[in-house]
Amino acid sequence: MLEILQPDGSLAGEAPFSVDETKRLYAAMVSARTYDTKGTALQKQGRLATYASFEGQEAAQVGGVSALRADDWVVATYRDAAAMWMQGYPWANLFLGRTGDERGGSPPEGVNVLPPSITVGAHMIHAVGLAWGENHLGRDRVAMTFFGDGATSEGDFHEAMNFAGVFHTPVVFLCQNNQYAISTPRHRQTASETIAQKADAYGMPGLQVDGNDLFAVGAAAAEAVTRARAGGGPTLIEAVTFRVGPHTTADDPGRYRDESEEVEWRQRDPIDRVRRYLEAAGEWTAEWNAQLEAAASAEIEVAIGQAEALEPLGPGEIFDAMFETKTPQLDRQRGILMGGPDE
Ligand SMILES: Cc1ncc(C[n+]2csc(CCOP(=O)(O)OP(=O)(O)O)c2C)c(N)n1
Repeated sequence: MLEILQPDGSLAGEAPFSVDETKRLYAAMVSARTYDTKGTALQKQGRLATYASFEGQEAAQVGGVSALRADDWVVATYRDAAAMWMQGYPWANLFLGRTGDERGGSPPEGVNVLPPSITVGAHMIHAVGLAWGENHLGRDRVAMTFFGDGATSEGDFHEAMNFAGVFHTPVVFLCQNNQYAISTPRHRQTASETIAQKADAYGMPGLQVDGNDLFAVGAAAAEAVTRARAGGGPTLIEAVTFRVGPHTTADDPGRYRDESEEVEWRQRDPIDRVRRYLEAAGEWTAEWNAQLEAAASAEIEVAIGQAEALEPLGPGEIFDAMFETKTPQLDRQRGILMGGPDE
C-alpha cells in the first residue's frame, strides 16, 4: 500500500505537491467538510431528503481530482460531492439534487461531470464510454470514475473493467474502499485479498493506496492520468479509507459495527494529517484555518440560498429531466399523473 504522508504529518516518501498546491488542496478539503457538515444538518432540519456523508473520504476525492485537467470527466456517486465539486459541479446543484429536484442533475455547460449515480456501479460503464468516445474524437481527455467497495460486486464493474482493459480506454477507476457497503463489511464483499489486485484479471495496473493520505492518492492519480492521457490505458486505484459517519442520514451504524472502529479511524483523519504537515513547515495557523472555514461557510450558504430560491417543480415536470424528447411511455405516465385516463 502506497503511503506518503503519515498520520503525524511526517513524510515517508516524496511529497507530490508544492507547498502552495498543498495549501490549495487543504482548503478544498476544508470546503468539502463544511459542505458535508451542512448537508447532514440540512437533512435533519427537513430541508434535504436523505444525505450521504463522505466525512473521512476527503483526501481520496480531492487527491484523485487534483490530477485532472479542467476538461477531463468525473463520473461519480451520491457520496462523491467533493470530487464533483472539485471538477466544477456547483454546490447549489448538489444540494438541489438532494432535495429530489431534477434540476440538480444539470450542471452548467462545459462542466464535464455527470450527475451522481444512485444506481450502484452503473456509472462506471458510462465513464468507460465517455473515455472511449473522447479517444475516437482524437482528444486526450481522461475519465475518472469513483465508486465504493460494494460496487465491485456488481456485474457493471466487471463489464466496465473488461471493456476498458481490452480497448485501452483512458479511464481511471478510483475505488474508495470505505470498509462498508451499508451494513456489509469489506470481508463479506469479496474473497480477494485486495480490491486493487482485481486489476490483474483485466490486464491493467492496480495500486492500493492509503486513501486518507492526500499525497498518496494524489501521486497515484497523477501517474494513472498521465498514463491514460498518453494512450497507456486504464488503471484501478484502491483508496483504503473509512466512512466515519452513517451510510446516509437514514442509517444507524451502531446496529452493525463497533464504535471503536470509528474512533480508531478518526485518529487518521485526512484533513488533520495535512494540517500537521503544513504546521510543521510553518505554513498553517489557526487564523488562516478560521478564514478558510468562514469563507467556505459563506460560499456554501449562498449556494443553499440559490437552491432554495428556485420555484419548486410541478409534479408533471419530473418527466422532463431524462430525455430531450419525451418517450410515448413517459408522455402516458405524465398524463395519468396529471389526472388523465389510464388507457
Ligand atoms: C444497483 C443497486 N443496488 C442496490 C442499491 C442500494 N444501495 C445504495 S448504496 C448501497 C451500498 C453501496 O456501497 P459501496 O459501493 O461500498 O459505496 P458506499 O455507499 O460505501 O460509498 C446499496 C446496496 C442501489 N442504489 N443500487
